[in-house]
Amino acid sequence: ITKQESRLYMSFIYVAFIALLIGGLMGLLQVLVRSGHFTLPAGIDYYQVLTVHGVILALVLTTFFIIGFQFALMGKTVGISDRQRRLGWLSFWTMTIGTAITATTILLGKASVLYTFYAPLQAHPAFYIGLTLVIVGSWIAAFVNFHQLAVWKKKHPGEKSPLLAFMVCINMAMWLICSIGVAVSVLFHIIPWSLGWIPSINVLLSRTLFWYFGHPLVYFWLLPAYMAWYAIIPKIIGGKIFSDALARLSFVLFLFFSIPVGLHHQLTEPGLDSTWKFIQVVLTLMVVIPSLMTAFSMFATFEITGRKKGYGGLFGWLKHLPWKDVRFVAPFVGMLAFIPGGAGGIINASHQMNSLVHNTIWVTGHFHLTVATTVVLTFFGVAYWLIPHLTGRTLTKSINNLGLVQTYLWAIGMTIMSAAMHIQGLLGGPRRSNFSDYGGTEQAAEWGWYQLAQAIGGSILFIAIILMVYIVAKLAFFAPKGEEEFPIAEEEENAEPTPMWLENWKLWIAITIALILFAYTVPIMDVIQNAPPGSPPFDWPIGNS
Ligand code: HAS
Repeated sequence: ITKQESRLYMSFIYVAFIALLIGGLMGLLQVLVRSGHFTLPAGIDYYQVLTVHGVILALVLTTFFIIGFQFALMGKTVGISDRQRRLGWLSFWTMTIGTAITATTILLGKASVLYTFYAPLQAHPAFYIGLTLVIVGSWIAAFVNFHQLAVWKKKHPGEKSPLLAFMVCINMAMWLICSIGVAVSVLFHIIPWSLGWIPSINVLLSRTLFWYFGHPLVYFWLLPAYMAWYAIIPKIIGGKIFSDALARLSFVLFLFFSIPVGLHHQLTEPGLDSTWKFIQVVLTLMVVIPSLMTAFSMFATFEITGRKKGYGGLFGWLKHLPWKDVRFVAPFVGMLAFIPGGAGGIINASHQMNSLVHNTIWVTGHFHLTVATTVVLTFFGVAYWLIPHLTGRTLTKSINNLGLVQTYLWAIGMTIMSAAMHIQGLLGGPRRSNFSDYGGTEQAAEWGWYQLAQAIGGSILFIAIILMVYIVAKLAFFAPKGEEEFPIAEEEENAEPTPMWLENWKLWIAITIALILFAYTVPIMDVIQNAPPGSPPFDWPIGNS
């Protein structure tokens, strides 16, 4: 990787970690407010803080880290030309300018609409324009990645593409297809409404288009973590990839099933036929399968590597894992968190159980295990080697040990916070709400201890964030100069060869589009027909925001 390339990849990563610091501080403020023992100073609004937290962590940190990481993977495996690198910069600046515009509107208090920006909550038009730029910037990155792979394929006719490049392109194909939904909604629906050009908005249509995008969004976060699990972790533990074909198949299944499932976020909404909710719940259970394949594959890699190193017994192979190497431990803790996180997801997706947990803080507990632990700890695990690799420095033993402390602090803070959220959710505690004693009701009094536990867990997490930002600064600017490995594993010698049909892009995209049309055509037609202009509550006039 050249210096010029490193500069591009690192720029994305710097923005991601600045976002972590700002978003983390907002998270701390929220848990303190919700504990009932703290009020925000200077008239700052709770929902403004919550919007900064969600937008900056769920949208900015993730997207910037992912695109920087994926560019690095593509550069390493298939190469990047000068022209592609220049387009990479265009992507970076478009996204950064968009972020700055959106952030300004939130800080001015003109966009306290949370990261899902549900209508009829209305933000300043610049909020949506900024977000649109972030998405357009990410599309530029997607096309550069597709072009990188195409150029490589032309030079290597008949060869199977490098696994990581294949995975990046699947993730970006999914992202491109799903973000068209939110782009259509924002450009033709929300921006004209926020500018006052159209008198009302079809609330249900805007929510349905949001979740058409919003669910694949969570897999857009997850798949880069899976890239690290499948192709990088085996190298770090001294092993090999269990099966290249299995890894590719699981990514293809994510492409199929990530998108036609958005209605599982809308199970309690009227105006959508339950048949289609049921169909999308079934498809949601299909998207669990590639995660189970991933779990199987990780266990296989760990066990085969351990046994090859001579560790016997039923679980003896666990001993060989590098328990003191933070590049392994941080993602491993992420994997552990995904066991309850994924189980919680299956509960959410089950229609009847969803009615118990929907809009409670249980859901917040779910996504702090999945995105804020599984994904984020894996990204930290990547940062420990990627940053020094790109900046020409090394991960020293002392930074590694600090990283281990960081990981344990994160695990402890998140266990306390997320467990308390799950329990409080089952007791009916609402999500996305400022502190209230709800008129002194007995039920709200029951929640007090859990809110306190969240404040304790959240404070530990904030300390862990400060530590992480310190480690990142150290790795980027102060660690000793040297060479850090870019660990990419090879496949097991005796694995089944990868069949070439797995690279049949046209077929995969056609199946994806067919599934989307099947799952969404009737629901969208219903939403439009059931809510002709001027029919509240679905068609909402301006002024009620
Ligand atoms: Fe979710 C809500 C269903 C996965 C994120 N989810 C959310 C929201 C977010 C989110 C942010 O159906 C809130 C959105 C909002 O603001 O309203 N989710 C699922 C399902 C899965 C799932 C079925 N979610 C994720 C992931 C996320 C994420 C991943 C982020 C990265 N989720 C829902 C539903 C809702 C929802 C409903 C709406 C709730 C409502 O009512 O509002 C599945 O993908 C989960 C499958 C995963 C597994 C786990 C496999 C385990 C693995 C680890 C193996 C461990 C190893 C290590 C190898 C089945 C792969 C062990 C080694 C040893 C030695 C022990």
